[in-house]
Amino acid sequence: MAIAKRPSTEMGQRLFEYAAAPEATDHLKIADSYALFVGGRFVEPHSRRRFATVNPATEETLSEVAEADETDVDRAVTAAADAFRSWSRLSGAKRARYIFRLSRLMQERARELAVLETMDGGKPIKESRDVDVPLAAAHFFYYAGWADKLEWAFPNRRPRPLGVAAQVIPWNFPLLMLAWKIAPALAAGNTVVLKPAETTPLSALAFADICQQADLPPGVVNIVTGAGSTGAAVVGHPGVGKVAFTGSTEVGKQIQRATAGSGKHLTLELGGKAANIVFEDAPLDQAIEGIVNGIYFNQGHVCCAGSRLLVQESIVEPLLAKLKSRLGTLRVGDPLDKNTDVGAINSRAQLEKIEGLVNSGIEEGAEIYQPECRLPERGYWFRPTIFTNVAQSYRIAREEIFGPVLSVLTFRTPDEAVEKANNTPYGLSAGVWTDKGSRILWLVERMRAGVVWANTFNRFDPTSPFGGYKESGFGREGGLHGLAAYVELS
Ligand code: TAP
Repeated sequence: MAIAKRPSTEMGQRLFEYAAAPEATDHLKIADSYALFVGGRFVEPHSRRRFATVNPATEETLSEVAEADETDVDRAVTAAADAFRSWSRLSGAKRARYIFRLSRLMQERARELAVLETMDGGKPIKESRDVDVPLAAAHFFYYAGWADKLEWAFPNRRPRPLGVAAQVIPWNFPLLMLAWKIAPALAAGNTVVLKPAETTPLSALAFADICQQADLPPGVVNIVTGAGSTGAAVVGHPGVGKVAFTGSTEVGKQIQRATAGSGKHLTLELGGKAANIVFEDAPLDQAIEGIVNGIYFNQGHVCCAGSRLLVQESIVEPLLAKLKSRLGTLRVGDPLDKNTDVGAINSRAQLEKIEGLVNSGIEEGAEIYQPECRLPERGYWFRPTIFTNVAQSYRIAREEIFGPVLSVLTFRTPDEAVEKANNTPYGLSAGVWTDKGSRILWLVERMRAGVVWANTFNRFDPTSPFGGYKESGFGREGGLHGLAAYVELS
């Protein structure tokens, strides 16, 4: 077909020439260096060490951030344990007031937080502005509403907080993951020590400033920055009663081993390799948007990304033609530009991981498609990529790439779709596109995935639980399930 040659570039250039529309950064003050947030104050690290956090779109150092060692972590856990005594006894209504205040301040400072998130992490400003920050504030708002209604949340039971919660989060949704962790913990009466990812600590430190602004009692929230060893010290500290981790399956397994037999409550939100299944009766244009959103949103740095596209064989050609054409209209580049669809890869290490897996796909025999697009000279970038001719055994079909790379497989019957979709050690999410409601219900019953989106993808809501099966972890975040993870019921 003529359109299959290079439709994307031609169309893209003809229809989508945009002038630059950069978001202003002059309202944002990033300090040259940051300390740890312990006991309600910013304190110098015992370690005396700092590490650089870099803008992945420019490779410029944004700030030097304190690296917490075991002594620093011990101080943070002690501050949280001290604060727990009064915070857990505070009436639910009073705790709610603080949490509502945090939510409101996040909304007031939304623009600053969005720009910070984009500069530190590389995600497009339209995503941090329209998804990350509003959803993070919505989580605090939602859980604030539960703080004085715990008896209604768990009828005929007596909910008690677990103590100090150790929380370790990844770099793909730094502020949103912080909100998923901190909001339910505080609502249930726990105090927290949170470690953000090494490459994206700045929004958590801005949140520490918001805690001060909200007059949150000292020690209720503590933020310790650092690398993996800091995270290990936080989850391994004997003073914590609950460990909540979001990150890779590999580190999740290490944490499960480290906490086994300790009596600590544990929830793990780990990796994924979601199937996005398109049946021949699906509304094709709508499905294309869902596929694009499923894998290219946040550069594919999404645990529940629809990274395996399963297409019914009868529609594979028209679907691929439309998808390739759509890829040509995606704008890749400056994350601060309001027109950008695909921003920078979060770090050099992640870029190398993506490149390694993509090379393995080519070597194993898959066919690669990438639209032509000009990439900035500095920074970490990867073109939106589609692989066809993919066998289920290829690494690109089995391993989490965590980048803008889609592997396309085909199926003939609904049974085959289910079998291929479930043929993965993960089980975090899935998508189904079809005109038939009965088929959606049939498929949902058979999918081993914590979330199944129907005729949509990557939709999140604070009221809706999210979590995995199999190697995607256990426990749920969001909704009442997310609150249950922070209480003991008697
Ligand atoms: P990880 O390397 O697992 O890092 C996650 C967090 O754990 C980071 O803060 C990391 O610190 C810290 N960490 C590293 N080693 C540790 C250890 N031994 N003990 C305690 N903490 C440790 O993952 P990542 O590369 O940042 O994130 C990508 C992964 O997260 C993907 O697999 C993705 O699927 C998963 N993810 C899952 C979800 C959900 S909800 N299921 C959501 C987002 C991401 P450093 O940053 O300093 O290494």
